[in-house]
Amino acid sequence: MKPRNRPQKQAARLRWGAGLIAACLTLFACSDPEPSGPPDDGPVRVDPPAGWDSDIAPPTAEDLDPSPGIVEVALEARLATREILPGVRTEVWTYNGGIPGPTLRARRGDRLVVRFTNHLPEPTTVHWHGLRVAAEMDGTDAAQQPVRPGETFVYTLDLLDAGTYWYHPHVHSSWQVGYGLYGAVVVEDPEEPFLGDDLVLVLSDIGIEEDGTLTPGNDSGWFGDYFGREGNVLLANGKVLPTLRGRAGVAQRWRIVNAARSRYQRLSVPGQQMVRLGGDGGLAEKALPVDEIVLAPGERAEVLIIPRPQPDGAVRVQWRDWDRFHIGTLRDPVDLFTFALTEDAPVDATVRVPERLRTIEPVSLSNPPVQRLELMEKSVDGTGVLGINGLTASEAPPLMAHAGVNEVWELTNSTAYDHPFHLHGFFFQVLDIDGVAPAVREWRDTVNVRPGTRVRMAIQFDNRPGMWMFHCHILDHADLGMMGMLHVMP
Ligand SMILES: [Cu+2]
Repeated sequence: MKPRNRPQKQAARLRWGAGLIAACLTLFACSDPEPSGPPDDGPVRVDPPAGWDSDIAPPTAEDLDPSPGIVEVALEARLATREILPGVRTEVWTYNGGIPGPTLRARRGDRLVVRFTNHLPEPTTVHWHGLRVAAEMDGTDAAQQPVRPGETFVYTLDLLDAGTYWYHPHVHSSWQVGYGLYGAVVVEDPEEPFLGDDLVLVLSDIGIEEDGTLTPGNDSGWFGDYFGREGNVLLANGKVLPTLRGRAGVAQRWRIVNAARSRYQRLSVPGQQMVRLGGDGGLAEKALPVDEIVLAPGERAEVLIIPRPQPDGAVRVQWRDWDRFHIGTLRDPVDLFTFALTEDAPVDATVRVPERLRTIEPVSLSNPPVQRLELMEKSVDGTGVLGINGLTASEAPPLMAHAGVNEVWELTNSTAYDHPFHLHGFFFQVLDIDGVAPAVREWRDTVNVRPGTRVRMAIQFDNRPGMWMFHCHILDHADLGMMGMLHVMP
C-alpha cells in the first residue's frame, strides 16, 4: 500500500480550503438580476480519473442507425440470471440482460427509434416516463395492445426536450418494475454549458429471498398494495454498494432516477455539497444548493457535485428514509454506493456554477379551466381501495382537456399518507403548495402530494391529442385504483 504523505496532503487541503472559499464566493457570482441571453459558463472541464464510473454506470445502448438525427436501438425484455447479492444467483426481469436496462442517449431534436421485443413470460409495454411523445407511442394499454411474448413493437419517439427520463412497463407494472424492468433515457442539449461529467444513477430496490428467488410481485396481498411494496435490497444502478471514483474539485453531474415501485429515495452525501440543477423536465431555471435530494417514485433530479477532499478518501452515499406514512419514525440509513476520491491534488481552479441555468416562461394561463382532483380512499365491499374524486380507475370516466388549452389542476390528498402524482405526456409547473410557490421554476411530470395539502399545477397542453393517463406512481397504489384517463381532444 502506498504510504500517505501527510504534510503534502495537509498542504493540499489548505490549498483546497482556499480554493473552496473562492469557489463559494464565485458559486453564484454569475447570476443576472434580469434573466436573458444564453446561460453562463459552467465548471471548468478537467478529465476525471480513468475508469471513474466503470463500476457503477449502466451501459449505453448502441445506436444502430448511422444517420444523423436518428438514434435506433434494440431493446429486448427477457429473464436473466444475475448475482445481485454476493454468491447468490437471482433470476430477474431485464431489458437486454441488465438492471437497469441500457441508457438510451440522444440529443434534443433527434428521433429515437426503439425496436422492442418481448421475451418475458407475459405481455408487456414500454412507457416513456416524462417524454412528450405522440399519444400512440406512450406505451400504456390505452395507447396500444400489450406486446405479447415473442412479439415486436417499434416505438418512434421525437425528442422535444433535453433532460433525464426513464422507461418501464405500463401493464402489470408494479410487478414488472419490481422485478427489474427499467432504464434511463438521457436527452442531451448541445447548447447546454458543461456542468460536470455525466453519470446516470438509477436508484431502485428489489425483493430477494434467502434462496435467491425474487419475492413474489404480489407479496402480502392487499397489505402490499395498500402500503406499497419495498424490496429488501437497495440498488444503485442494479448493484449493491458499487464504487464511484472522483477527484476533489472535478465536477460530476448526477442524473438520478427513482425507479423503485414504491420506495422514496432521500439521498445524502455526507461531507459534500450538492447543487440541484433540475428535475423531471431537464434543467430548472436556477441552481439550488441542497443538503439532500428527495425523490418520490418516478421523479428525477440532476445534481452537480464538486467533491471536496475527505479525511479517509471515501464517502458512503446514503439512502435515508422518508416518512411517507407520517408515523413519526424513520428507518436507519442504508449505504447506496461508495464515492471514493483519488489522492490527486484537488483541482482548485475557480469553480463557476452558474445560478441561472435556463429561461423557463411561466405556463401561459388566461382564464384557464380548473380541474380538482382529490386523491382518496374508500371501502368497496369491506376492502379499502384507492381512487380519485370518489372513483377507482375502473369506475372513472376519462377527464377531458383540449390540445392548446392550458389548465390548472388542484390536487388534494385526503388519505393519511403521501402519493406521488404523475401525469403522462405533458409537462406542468407547480404553481404553489398550500399557497407557497416553489423555490425555482421547472418542468415536471410528477409531484408528491402530502396528506392534507393542496398542490396547484399549471399544465401545458400542447398539440398532442389522444388518450393519456395519470396516476399515483407508488405503482401498487395505481393497481389499487388511484389512476385515471385523460382524453386530450384536438
Ligand atoms: Cu399513492
